[in-house]
Amino acid sequence: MAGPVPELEDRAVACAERLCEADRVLLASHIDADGLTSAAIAAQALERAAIPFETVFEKQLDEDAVADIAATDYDTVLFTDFGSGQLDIIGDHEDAGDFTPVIADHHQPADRETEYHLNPLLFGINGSSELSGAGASYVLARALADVSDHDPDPSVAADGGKQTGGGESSQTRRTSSELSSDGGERSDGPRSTSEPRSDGSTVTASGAANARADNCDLAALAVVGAVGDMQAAGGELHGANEGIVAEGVAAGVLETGKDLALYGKQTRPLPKLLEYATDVHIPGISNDANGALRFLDGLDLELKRDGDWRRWAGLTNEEKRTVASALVQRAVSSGVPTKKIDQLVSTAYVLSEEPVGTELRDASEFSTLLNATARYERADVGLGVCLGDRDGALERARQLLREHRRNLSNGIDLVTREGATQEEHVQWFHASDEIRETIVGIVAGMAMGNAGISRSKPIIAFADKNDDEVKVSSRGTHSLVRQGLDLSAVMGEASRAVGGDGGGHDVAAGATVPKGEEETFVERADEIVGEQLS
Ligand SMILES: [Mn+2]
Repeated sequence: MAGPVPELEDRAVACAERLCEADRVLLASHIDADGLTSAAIAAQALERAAIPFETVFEKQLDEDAVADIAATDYDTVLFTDFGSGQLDIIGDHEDAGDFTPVIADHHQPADRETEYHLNPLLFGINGSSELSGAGASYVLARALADVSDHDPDPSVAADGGKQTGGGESSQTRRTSSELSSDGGERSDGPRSTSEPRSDGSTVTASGAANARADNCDLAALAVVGAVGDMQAAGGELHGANEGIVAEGVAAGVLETGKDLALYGKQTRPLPKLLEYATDVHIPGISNDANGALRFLDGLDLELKRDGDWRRWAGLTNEEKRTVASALVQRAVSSGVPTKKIDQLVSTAYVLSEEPVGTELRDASEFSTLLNATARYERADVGLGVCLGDRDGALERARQLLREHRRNLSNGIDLVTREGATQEEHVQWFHASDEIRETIVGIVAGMAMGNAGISRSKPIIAFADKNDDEVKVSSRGTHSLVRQGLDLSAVMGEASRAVGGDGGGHDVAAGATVPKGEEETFVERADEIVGEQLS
């Protein structure tokens, strides 16, 4: 039987068969939206195949993290959304007989092979645009459903039905903070990934009622992962991802269609939806609270209901057309280029089993929610949301997202108030411990263009990482990149010059440098940027 991505089918079956041979599996995954959905897909597939497992998360799968994993008494380790790039380290442990790795990843593999390695790049499929870690995990989950000789509970119907009896594999979940014993801030301790509910059923991603013996219901999470990894950045998912979307639609867990390409269609009040939409800048509306209000007021539209602003998802199709066409007209009349106007419409991925007006219904809002949990090292919360915890985990995730937005806005205020130090070719600021190192790059990018922060020079931001190291983040503009800016090279070279390391993309990159080397770093970066832009 051909899976959702035929090129990967044979390898996926081999990996699935190996997992079925294991008495129990350690599931290790990356901490971001794609990694969390990868883990949730793998967890549910293992659960349904009655393979006991435990889940751990790592921000970075470095030598120490792999050594921690090897030190556990698991003989089989399933890596999702990482593992390929660390095959050199993993391979050494495999050779030493520490564990057998099974890998479902989409990152560039290190120069080494292993038998149970599922990665689109090995089969001519683009790993950055056509299949995510969650997509690779989904391909594995589909194969696992096929090869598992575990008789699914009769209540797990092939055409979708209620899953029960998942309790026989009693897994616990540990986060990396427990493995690395750095304390963390969790107070509720490890909990089972699959807590049997009082009615005996097991909570699953799209609600227990949707669990399917063929695992096709998990396609919804695979799409959230792909969107979280920016694979729909061009307006829609394509390549291998399309096969997954098709299975999700057929399983009744996904709906797709052309819609306004704005973030927040489920949860943002209409004026905020328009005001905050800045990918396509519409003069007088984008970044303009009063302008967005005036624009909406001028339409023949009921804007509030029961005193609350309405949301896009709650509008009728007729009302959506009214807003969309007025928006396009405004864009045209204010001279927005046609190419940009086309970007106002894109393919929306709707999780049809989730309630209207919640983050969970929109793949892009869902992935943002997951990233907020990841950024504050609460993988347990993100995983809980993916696994269907609609009470505690969902509320905590929403709280983390609110805190994240508040941290960003406080950070931007701070940077704008203090300003950046201007060098000849770059500008920079040092946030010390006033902005978290995990968000200082986003803050720097968002502050560009504010008073005192130029858009004609790249910005470099420092924030304390720990007692000895400083995190460096840099952001440029696409216009600077067209003139030759490559921040990946700048961060790499300047950091190595002071005994650190770094890299990334041309328009956004990062590095870690020893504390005290900031000035030397800036001098070196200034020189390199000067050369690039000359
Ligand atoms: Mn990924």
